[in-house]
Amino acid sequence: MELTERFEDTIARDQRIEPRDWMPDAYRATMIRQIAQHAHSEIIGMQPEGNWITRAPSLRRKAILLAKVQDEAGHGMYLYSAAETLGADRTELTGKLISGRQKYSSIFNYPTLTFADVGVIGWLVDGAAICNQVPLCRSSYGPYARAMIRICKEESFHQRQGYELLLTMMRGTDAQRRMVQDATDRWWWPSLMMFGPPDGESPNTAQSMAWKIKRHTNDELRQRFVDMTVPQADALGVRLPDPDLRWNDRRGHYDFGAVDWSELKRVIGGAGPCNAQRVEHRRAAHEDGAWVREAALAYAAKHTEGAESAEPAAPREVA
Ligand code: FAQ
Repeated sequence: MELTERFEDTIARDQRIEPRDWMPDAYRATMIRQIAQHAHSEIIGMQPEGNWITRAPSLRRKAILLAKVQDEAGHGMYLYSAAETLGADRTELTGKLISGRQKYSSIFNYPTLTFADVGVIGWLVDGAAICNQVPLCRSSYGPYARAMIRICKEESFHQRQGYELLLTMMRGTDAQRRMVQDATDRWWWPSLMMFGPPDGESPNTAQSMAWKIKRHTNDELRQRFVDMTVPQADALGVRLPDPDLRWNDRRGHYDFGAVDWSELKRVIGGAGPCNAQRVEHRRAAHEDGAWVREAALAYAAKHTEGAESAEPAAPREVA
């Protein structure tokens, strides 16, 4: 069988493409692009919530938040490893992130103004991430699909902890309920934007669906998220900030209002409320970590001294 035929046959049979298999250059480039953007999102995604670790209202909430942010670092690490199986270099990927040549999710360019934002990020942002990522557990690239299984398990836990925090606040004072409503009002529309541009304006969807990298279109997943979230908002007692949101019996789905796509374009283009701050923070962390990378290199060199292969191990990126 020809290489291309074998690749297409593997995809058609719903089998996985593995690192040593032949794959078209464009498939490899698409996978590196998506996995790197996903990894960068997890790493940059530590910042909005990390902002509240020192100000968490109790030891219990601080421990939960620390664990969650640490999980996000772990997700970034699995994903960078998955990108490395395609021949990408982790240091180069970080370089592309901090120089603005690679993207990360628009959602992390919004500020976290109160502690209710921590709960709403768990509920809506992790909720949207799960909707998007559960189908990616069946993505055609093996290392990505397998990383996604563990990531999704952890994200579901994050979503539940966020929802539990909000339930607690809703049972509290009027001021706490107002904080939850205000955070919901600010995060609802950006959460819908996480799924990407509408299908008609999504240049990558058709090919990624054909290669079974993506299993659903952006609009299908956005609709699934709305349908899943409306009953959760009702149970919580918050109002979603969309006057056009209503059940459509004929479609069997919730109708919802028009998303402001110009805002998504602006935020992806670098002009969101926190873009500059997020990238600058990541750049500074990378520079501050240089001594750790140097120490790891020196340690590896020392341990290979005298060994048959004097090649020092490649340095590992430190988040
Ligand atoms: N933000 O043709 P499409 C998390 C870009 S979850 C920024 O539709 P595609 C967990 C897109 O990359 C968040 N850029 O692209 C967490 C493309 O750019 P390019 C991360 C966006 O790839 C929770 C261009 O626009 N999740 O981190 C966005 O087929 C809580 C055209 O778009 C993933 O990355 C956006 N919202 O579909 C952490 C999931 N939307 O390179 C902390 C994996 C689109 O062509 C706290 N990724 N773009 O110039 C995916 O499923 C897909 O890549 C999509 C985009 C659906 C994001």
